[in-house]
Amino acid sequence: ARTELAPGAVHLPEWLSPGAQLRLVEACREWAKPPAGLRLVRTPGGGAMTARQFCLGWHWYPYGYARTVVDGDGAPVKAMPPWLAALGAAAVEAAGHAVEDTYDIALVNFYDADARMGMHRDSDEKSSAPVVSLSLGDTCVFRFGNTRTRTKPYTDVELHSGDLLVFGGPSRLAHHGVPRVLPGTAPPELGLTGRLNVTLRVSGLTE
Ligand code: MD5
Ligand code: FE
Repeated sequence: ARTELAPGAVHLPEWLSPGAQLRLVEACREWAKPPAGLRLVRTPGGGAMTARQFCLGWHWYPYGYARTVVDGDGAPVKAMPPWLAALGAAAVEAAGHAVEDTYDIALVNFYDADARMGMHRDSDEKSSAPVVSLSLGDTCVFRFGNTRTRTKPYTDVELHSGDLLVFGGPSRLAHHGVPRVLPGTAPPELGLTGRLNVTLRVSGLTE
């Protein structure tokens, strides 16, 4: 079932097969190890994000991209594997958007039962290519908002393990967040306590 939350925002439930979910979770377990592994992200205001994060290809920090973990262990960011770039292109195509550029960033967020993500926009990329979001593990409530404000109107949707969301066109710069995770809802065969979200992006950067 394909649902368009708003123009350009396409939800494809259970797009990843159980086997593909397991392979992606197992790859994340390896990437999450140091160096340049899962880390706490501190925001300039003195706070910290509650989701833990790592990146491939380009390292995101508040607020830009670098080739090393400039706000952490300083290590070079791990490479974006070609198979993951290809998964990004396949996801965009499945959502009915045109694929124009190579997906060169994976930004992975790990949410435990208490983690959330406040309403924000993703505007640090220099490309307007759609963002791909793949959910693994626990179900969450995803809040899809509007372009102008961090508040209403918004739509809450549950994202389950294996779901794909693609944000393109007029939805690329919409506000969004994750108000809660539903603990204990992950498919048992993933062996995952919590939620992983893999977002695939086009940096629009050269060096
Ligand atoms: C998550 N992560 O579930 C989300 C998935 C982040 C983040 O928000 O910045 O790490 S990406 C959701 C997204 C990306 C770009 C546009 C829109 C949503 N949108 O227009 O709603 O951990
Ligand atoms: Fe975001």
